[in-house]
Order: sequence, then structure tokens, then C-alpha cells
Amino acid sequence: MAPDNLNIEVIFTPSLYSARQIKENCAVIIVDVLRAGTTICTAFNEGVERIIPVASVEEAVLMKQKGYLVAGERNGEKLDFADFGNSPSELMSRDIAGKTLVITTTNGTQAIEMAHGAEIIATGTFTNLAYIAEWLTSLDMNITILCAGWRNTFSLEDTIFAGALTERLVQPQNRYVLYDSTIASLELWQQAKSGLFVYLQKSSHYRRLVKLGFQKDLDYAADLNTTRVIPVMENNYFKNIIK
Ligand code: 3SL
Repeated sequence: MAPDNLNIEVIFTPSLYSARQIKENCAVIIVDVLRAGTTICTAFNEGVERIIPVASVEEAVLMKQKGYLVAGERNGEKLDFADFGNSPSELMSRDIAGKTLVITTTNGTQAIEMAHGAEIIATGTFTNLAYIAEWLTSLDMNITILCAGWRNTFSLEDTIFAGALTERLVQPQNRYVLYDSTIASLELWQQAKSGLFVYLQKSSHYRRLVKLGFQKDLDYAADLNTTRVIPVMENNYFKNIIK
């Protein structure tokens, strides 16, 4: 039987997460739709076996020295020692199937690190929305949606995704109690969804990535359900639990 009073809480920034107590029976979904989460989903879609997220550049350098493939950026720009930037389009049609990829990003991998200790840690993006929602529905767990944001500020795109995921989880029948932050995210998604590509252009990170020349990644990240993957943490790495 499903436990009573399951809830969905959206946390807008990692710094707010650190002020919360980790709930029992809780799955934490890390959200960084532009672009860390989408890069992770794309890598699995391209057949990568494992993804090891590391929070610091120093750790990524060490992993590179050990022979791992590394994808990494700071402030949107590829790290010079890395094999790839944090760019979904850069990972397409490359020789990465069956390999382990290390990833470090400005905000996404910090949020992942912060969630350590949670019973379940997974990644949700627009590109795997339907798959992660269906899986979460089968879990009978509380859900915390942790938005990576930008340097601990609220970000529109991650919050809109949090609303999209919530909508999927409460339909057709709602068994969750929604926090106020979750209701706000849902309402934002309901405003955005009829013109998602255009709505996302309002976000400051969207504009930052356009300036850096990543329009292709932005269009790709706003397309629903293009990667049939569910990245879930096991020990210190992500695995795709859909085979
Ligand atoms: O902050 C992050 O984790 C990134 O996704 C940032 S960027 O999109 O590569 O600039």
C-alpha cells in the first residue's frame, strides 16, 4: 500500500536545500536543464555506461590524469583539459558508447554533490520528462526537486521544468501534497508550456548561452522526451536504469 501523505517539494536553489532536513523515503531529482542534466541524458542516450559527477575542477583534472573521458565547463565554457564541454550536441555521434564519462559543471554537479545521502538521486530534464515521471510514479516516495539554478540564484528554466514534472506526477490522479514552491512551479509551467521554446528565452542563462554560441543546445534541451533514459546514482556514479 502507498504510504499516506507523500509530498513533492521544489527547492529553487542548492543553498535552500542545505537549509532543509533530508526527508525519509525521499527521491531527490536534480534539475539543470540548461545544460548539465541534458548533457547527462544525452550521454546515456549515446550509450555511455557510467557518468561520474565531480564538483570541482581539481577532481576532474585528477580523473583526466587517470585516463577518464571528461566533459567539463565553468561559466559555460569548455575546460581546456577536458575532452568535451558541457554540451549535448558535442556528445552526439562520438565514440563514447560503453565508456565512463566524468562531468563537472558550474552548478549542476554542485547540486548533485549536495544531494549525497539521499536515498535516491536522479536527473530530470525536458528530454527525459515522460520517462522519469513514469518511474517516479512507481516508487511511492516523497519527491524533492532540487533546481541547480545559477550560483545559488533562482532560475526560470529549472523551475519551469520542476512544474512540468509535477504536472506529470499529479495527473491523472493526485496522491501528493504540494509545497507552495511546487504550486508556484506548476503555475509557471502552465504559463510557459504552450510556447516553451519562446518562454525559455526570457531566462538569463538562455541569453548567456546564446552569447556563447550554444543555440543548438538550447533548442535541443527544450524538446520533450527525446532521450529515453533515467540517470540514477549508484554509489558515486550515474547509471541509466532503462535498458
Ligand atoms: O551550471 C551548470 O551546471 C551548467 O549546466 C552551466 S552551462 O549551461 O554549461 O553554462
